Amino acid sequence: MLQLAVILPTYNERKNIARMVARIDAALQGFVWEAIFVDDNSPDGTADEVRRIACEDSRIRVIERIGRRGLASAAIEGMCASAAPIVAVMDADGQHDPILLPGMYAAVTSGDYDVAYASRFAEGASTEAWGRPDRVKASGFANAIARRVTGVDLTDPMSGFFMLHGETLRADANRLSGVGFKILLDILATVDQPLRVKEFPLNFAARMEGESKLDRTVVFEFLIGLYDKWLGRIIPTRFALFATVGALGVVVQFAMLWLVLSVILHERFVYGHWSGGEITFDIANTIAALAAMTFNFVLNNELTYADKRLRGMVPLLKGWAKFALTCSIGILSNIASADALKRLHISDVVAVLVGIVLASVWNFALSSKFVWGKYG
Ligand SMILES: Nc1nc2c(ncn2[C@@H]2O[C@H](COP(=O)(O)OP(=O)(O)O)[C@@H](O)[C@H]2O)c(=O)[nH]1
Ligand SMILES: [Mg+2]
Repeated sequence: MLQLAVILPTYNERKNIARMVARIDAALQGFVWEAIFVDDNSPDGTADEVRRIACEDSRIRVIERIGRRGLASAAIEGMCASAAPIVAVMDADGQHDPILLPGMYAAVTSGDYDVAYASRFAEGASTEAWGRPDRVKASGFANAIARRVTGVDLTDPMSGFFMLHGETLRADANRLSGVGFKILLDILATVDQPLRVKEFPLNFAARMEGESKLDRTVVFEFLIGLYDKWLGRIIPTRFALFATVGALGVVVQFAMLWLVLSVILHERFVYGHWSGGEITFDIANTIAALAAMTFNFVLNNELTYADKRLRGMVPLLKGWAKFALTCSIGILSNIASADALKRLHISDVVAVLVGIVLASVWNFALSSKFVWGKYG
């Protein structure tokens, strides 16, 4: 009878697949298991590589997602795609040692624990082989914050290597945020009954081949941790990030407006031409708005949608254009709604605020669909 499913989210891991399968096979001798690679249509052909191996070994499966990105959602979908009573999630790059799987399995099937996970920071664990002291530090910091704000008291709540009963996961799958990559933390913070967790020290290795996709997103881990605790229940985390970026954009717009106006005014002073106050202001404000929008686009791409980040000149330019289009409609709706409210004799401040809220929701809803994900 099928005992265990190992879920491996992948993005550009073609060269690591065969070795990963061999290592899992070696670690799980005597078990009835399957491994599901959840690949987000990696350009390097990871999914084809999995299919090649799967033709010879029916324990290996692939879920290829088109137009989707994201580690957490990949892990959730993989876990929900198996009939195995116990499911595990691990990285496919060799940083997580499959040798821990049998011990984790024994823990979750013993009845004493609901979840087993591998910690980079537990007693007896090590991160030396990783060769990235900067990231060890950043992760430690993000972990400390996450522990504080979520009350989940583990040495490494950001770990991506864990195992639990499929049932536990499925019972709450529709309430998980699926954003970013703190999936274990998400599960622990979401389920109603407290889960009994067994920690396994992990010798966190350097990745075998290829490069990290999450390197620059430690800041994101940190922000997510804060938001989830304080606002996560009321406002979706991704919207909270989007709104924060938007608020920073307002600051950028004012700063740019001031800068451009002072340059134009300076020019006028030097060359003595004057094109009329209104026009000067409109030009300056347009430049400022474009700058703020570009700033928002870049920041949203790096933070809010770090897990679906657009890369490369063409995708970035396309994304920027779509973002610009979305925002300009947002601005129109902002002005129109504020105007309508003012006519109803509602105070200016309230009218403007309602306009801003409406435009933010609009921008968020549209850009998350059309800029950072084909199908949402
Ligand atoms: N399906 C899917 N997998 C991803 C995505 N981003 C990262 N991964 C996989 O998640 C695992 C961890 O990512 P990695 O880049 O090694 O992050 P790091 O270990 O924190 O540097 C690897 O197996 C990646 O291939 C994604 O957007 N979608
Ligand atoms: Mg890795």
